[in-house]
Amino acid sequence: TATPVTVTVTGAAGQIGYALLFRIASGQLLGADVPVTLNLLEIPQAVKAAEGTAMELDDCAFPLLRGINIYDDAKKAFEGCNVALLVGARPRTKGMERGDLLEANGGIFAPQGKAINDGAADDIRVLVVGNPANTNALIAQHAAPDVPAERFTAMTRLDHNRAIAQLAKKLNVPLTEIKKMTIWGNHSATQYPDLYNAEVGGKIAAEQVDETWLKEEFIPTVAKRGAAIIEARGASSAASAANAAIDHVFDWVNGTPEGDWTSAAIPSDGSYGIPEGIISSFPVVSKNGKWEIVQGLEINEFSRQKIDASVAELLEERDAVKSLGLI
Ligand code: NAX
Repeated sequence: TATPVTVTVTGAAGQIGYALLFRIASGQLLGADVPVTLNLLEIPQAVKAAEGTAMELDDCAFPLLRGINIYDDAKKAFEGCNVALLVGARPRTKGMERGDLLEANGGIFAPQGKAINDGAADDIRVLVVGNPANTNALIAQHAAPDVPAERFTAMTRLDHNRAIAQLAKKLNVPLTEIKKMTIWGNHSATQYPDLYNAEVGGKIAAEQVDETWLKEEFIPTVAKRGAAIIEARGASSAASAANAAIDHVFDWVNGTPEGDWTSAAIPSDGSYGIPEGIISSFPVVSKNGKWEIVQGLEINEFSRQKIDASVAELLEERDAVKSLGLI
């Protein structure tokens, strides 16, 4: 039988963790024939809750689940890790300035990056879900100089999936008709969901909706969907976030379908004028286990402005963590 893949999940006792772990253990993260070992990382106060989740995982008798380890020490949790899902983060609390938020997260993502650097397997792939996801990924990446930079990614797949769902609803078409959706920039309210390159039934999406809807409804609805979920549910997106994390890693490992692409925040190589090094969302395909930025797309003036605004925010975050000495 195949050697199990070690998947480390941080924030395992949180609400995304609860929605995520059962899907990983059932084979949806990597494939129905890939056995997994789960390493759960939590803060000491939440270890007991993680143990409870582990009891439930046992009780599912998942044939692919070869073991569960629970840690409150990053060094141990990332030892031999192949796939790291960094979900646990320090949320913004009332009155917290951005600098404080970035500093608090630096205290989490820098040591985790170092633990990955020192102990993870050579094929380590990292997906950061915990917010501010793009900049947390940048912090972890800089703490892991021996790991290829491209192995550090952040999640915009939930935004991508939200954009597809909103468009399909508007046009009353099956979701499967929609291809080539792109989220550009930061996983934040400045993100830009691009309908000028997306297709519906093979035709450009922007040409099938009116411009007012695109600019005044579609974009803000996608960008503020997280807040709308909190308003309705009384808690932030959890199952949909877990689902997006599954989609991201599955595609990264197994490849994206021919004739389509997806969105992921990956280190920029300078494509589309997005400064090299920052972790920005791009249109991407996955080939042979690697993300590649889709090249040659037309960026109209409106898109350019939107992308630049989101990238400006990423650059501000980068400069802030630089001045804090985190990168
Ligand atoms: P919860 O507060 O339910 O869970 C977070 C868990 O992380 C807690 O159990 C906490 O004990 C743990 N944790 C905190 N610090 C830790 C550390 N240093 N090491 C290990 N574990 C630690 O939050 P949840 O709803 O699960 O959300 C988790 C993160 O995902 C948040 O930062 C949230 O903002 C972010 N999200 C990102 C999304 C994206 O699309 N990129 C969408 C959903 C979500 O909002």
